Amino acid sequence: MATPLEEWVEEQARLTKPDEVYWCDGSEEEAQRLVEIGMTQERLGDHPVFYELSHKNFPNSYLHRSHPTDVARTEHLTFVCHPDEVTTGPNNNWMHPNEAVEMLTKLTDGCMRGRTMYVLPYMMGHPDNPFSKACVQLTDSVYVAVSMRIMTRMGEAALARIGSSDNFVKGLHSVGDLDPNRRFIMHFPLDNLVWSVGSGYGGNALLGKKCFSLRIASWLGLHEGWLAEHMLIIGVEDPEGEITYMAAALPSASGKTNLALLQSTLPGYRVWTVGDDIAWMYIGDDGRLWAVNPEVGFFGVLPGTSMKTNPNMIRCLASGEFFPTLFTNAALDVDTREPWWEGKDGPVPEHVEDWQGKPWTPGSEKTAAHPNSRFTVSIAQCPSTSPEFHNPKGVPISALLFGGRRTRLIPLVYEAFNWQHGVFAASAMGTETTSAAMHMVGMLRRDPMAMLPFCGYNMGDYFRHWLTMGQRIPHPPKLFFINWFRTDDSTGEFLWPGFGENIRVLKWIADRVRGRIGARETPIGLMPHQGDIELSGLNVSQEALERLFKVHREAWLAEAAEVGQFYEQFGDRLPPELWEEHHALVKRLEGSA
Ligand code: OXD
Ligand code: MN
Repeated sequence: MATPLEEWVEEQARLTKPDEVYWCDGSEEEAQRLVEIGMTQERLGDHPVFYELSHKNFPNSYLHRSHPTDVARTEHLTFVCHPDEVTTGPNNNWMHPNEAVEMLTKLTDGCMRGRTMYVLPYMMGHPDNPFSKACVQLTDSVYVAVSMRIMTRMGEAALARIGSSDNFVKGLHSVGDLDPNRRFIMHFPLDNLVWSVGSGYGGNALLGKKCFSLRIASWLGLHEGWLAEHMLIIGVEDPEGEITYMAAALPSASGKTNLALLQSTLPGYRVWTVGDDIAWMYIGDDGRLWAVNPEVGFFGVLPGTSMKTNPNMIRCLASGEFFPTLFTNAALDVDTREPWWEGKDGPVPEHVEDWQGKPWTPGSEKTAAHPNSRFTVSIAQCPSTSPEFHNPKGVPISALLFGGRRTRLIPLVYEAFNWQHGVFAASAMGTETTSAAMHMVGMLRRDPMAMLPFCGYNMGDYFRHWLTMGQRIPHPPKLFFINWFRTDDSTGEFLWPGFGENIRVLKWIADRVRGRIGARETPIGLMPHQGDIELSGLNVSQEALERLFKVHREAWLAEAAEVGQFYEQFGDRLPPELWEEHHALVKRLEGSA
């Protein structure tokens, strides 16, 4: 008798009509075969799916050039399909599930003709963690199949977990004809299903990542009492060998992977990487909040990655221990056949092809690598990966950090008075947009907990869930706010050097949670006493430091007014506690004249 999994695969094959159905086992030998197929047989328009790169400095690396219109997540084509629109919330696009299924069925009918359907069984999370989920994605893209092997635990463990049950997360993916007018990334939280057509881009097509591990998982977390968050996870080791684990929410393009792999400039300190993008957090038997990274790879932004900004990632990309490493939409140094990108160490090569394979020179109008070009690489080969990454339980979290790109207002670091105040401040988080293509440059986008594009249900209910979790965690972490991006009003230059120097801020946070130092009270939260941020060997003037911590009363009142407007859209789904915190902040600011 066929198992529910076999039946489901058959049903999807009847709909999509592939020439062949191939079950992946996740082995290295198989990945080599798939890459070979991508270089020789499978094509994307007029070019192969993979190009071999030189293995001299980047062993086992391959270049993928995407369709030119398929280079980023497409939030306007991303939907949550729950029968109730209000449950979905103003933060999501909504379509009724019946309507969505009807539309997608038409779009998917026969879409894999002439192609192979790859069946990818994979785990999100360590197989021995009870919160882990067994998933199966079907795809007609060899690029997606190979990428999923890097990003997830693919193969036997997932099949063993599923067995003859119907308890697995389903993902149906087809690149379709890559037409943006027929591109939809649809989530069905009641069916544990993601259905994605028309895109091969990571965030739209690697369905274990944003689609499942954040949008669907956040919904599961709401009902099962845990948190699925857009957070990196690190351990900060001090000279005594004590490790303080932290998780940090940062919106896309605000230095998250750099912070996750930070190389300390302070002697005796070291940062261990547990994850760079997603944290699943649950209450442990000891009453603390524990975090696991459900992924096993990095899918990070390439431009700007260098020995200065992220030396551990450069070493990771050069390792070649795990097969393969992918570079998507990087430029190509034609003479050496190495990937190239803006911000890479060393001189600009003499002969460059841009991300679309066209000749490029430094005088060209556009960048050589696409601004959202990416690497896909195994976490196993990263020199800063924590030994605890392999611990099924994950790591106990002492501090939750929230940050964004704010050239003004937000200080270098401050601590919330308590959990409720921290949830309020995290719900009010914003970040300045950097890409003219999607938003106006320098515009502030509110992005609560960096989850705006990823929360799979009404954010008002999400804030309530956060407040409830705070009451349920017997030993909750402390909440902190960080901002590396504050600038000098007159010169526009950054006031803080950032990158490896951010360890100095992490040290203050670790010292706070370990009760080693005090803090001073301000209207917005608790801030370091003068001298408590370790500045030895750093060229930051006293004046710059003062400006990094300055609380401008009028500007904060204006911010509070904007947050109030942002809150309005959630109506009575917004927990009254957050309005209380909002009023309390305004009162403290008004009283601080
Ligand atoms: C990502 C994102 O790719 O947040 O991680 O967009
Ligand atoms: Mn992300």
